Amino acid sequence: MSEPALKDSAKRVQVALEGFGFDFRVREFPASTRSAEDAAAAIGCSVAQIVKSLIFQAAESGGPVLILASGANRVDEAAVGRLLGEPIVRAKPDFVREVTGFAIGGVPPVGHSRKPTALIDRDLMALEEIWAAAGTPNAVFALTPEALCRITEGTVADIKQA
Ligand code: 5CA
Repeated sequence: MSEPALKDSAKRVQVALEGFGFDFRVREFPASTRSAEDAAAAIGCSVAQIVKSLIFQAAESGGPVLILASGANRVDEAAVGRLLGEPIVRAKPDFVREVTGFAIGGVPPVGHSRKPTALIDRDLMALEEIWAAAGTPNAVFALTPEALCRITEGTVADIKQA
């Protein structure tokens, strides 16, 4: 039996992934994958394997900053500010939608309306398989840390709170 068609937002992520030449497949779950904890429970993986795609805003230049953090970690915003050379502030929901084209809870690492500066939590690099949001609060896809680096053009950094 064929699977039901993806919602439009999830389809956009699938198309973006294919544009990079990957055959990662977006999966929609009946249960919520809105938070890292929800996603881990629905998938049956560890919270650490969930990639949180978090949007911040550079306080001076105003540009979008995408932080790809392990679901097990909290972002050290001051450390990120030092890395980027200017402070960052957590984005408001309207800014998230404007720069990514997606609503909080489903923000994927790729396929954004505006290309953000991207930083990748070093802890993700030690894992074999990780899962990221795919446009909706029920859609995710599995990938490798190396693929995450390639599709986001992100810099691997120490961004977690001690
Ligand atoms: N689909 C899941 C697992 S991949 C997901 O998107 N998780 S997430 O962690 O990447 O996205 C939820 C995040 O959105 C929260 O951790 C939080 O940082 C952010 N968020 C939630 N509410 C708000 C809000 N009101 N304003 C700004 N950011 C928010």
